[in-house]
Amino acid sequence: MAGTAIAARESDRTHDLVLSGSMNPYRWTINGQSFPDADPLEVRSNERVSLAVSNMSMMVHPFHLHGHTFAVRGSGVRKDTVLLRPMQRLVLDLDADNPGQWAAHCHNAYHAETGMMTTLGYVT
Ligand SMILES: [Cu+2]
Repeated sequence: MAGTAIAARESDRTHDLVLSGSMNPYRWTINGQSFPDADPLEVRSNERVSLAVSNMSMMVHPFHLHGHTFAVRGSGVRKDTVLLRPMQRLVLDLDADNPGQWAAHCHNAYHAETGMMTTLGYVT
């Protein structure tokens, strides 16, 4: 584990993400927004970024981030997808070391396609 663990470091920036949705209309959201009408999660190069993800729905969501790996706080496990059970909250720590505009979304295609997606967007 030690060789793959993310280095201990204080967060420069934390984004809170609330996963939610409704069945009627069938629509899934991050922070109340459905992609593509979603504000990017802004980061700057070389920041330590924390994503505090809360699943406020009664469905399981495999949260997936492109372009980076993250450590699940408390476990140190390095992943690019993590399962959030209903009402579960996890803090994901990552290093912003891959500039671009990266999708962050639920890996259930029928959730992502109906809105549960946003962008991790580097700003200068
Ligand atoms: Cu989902």
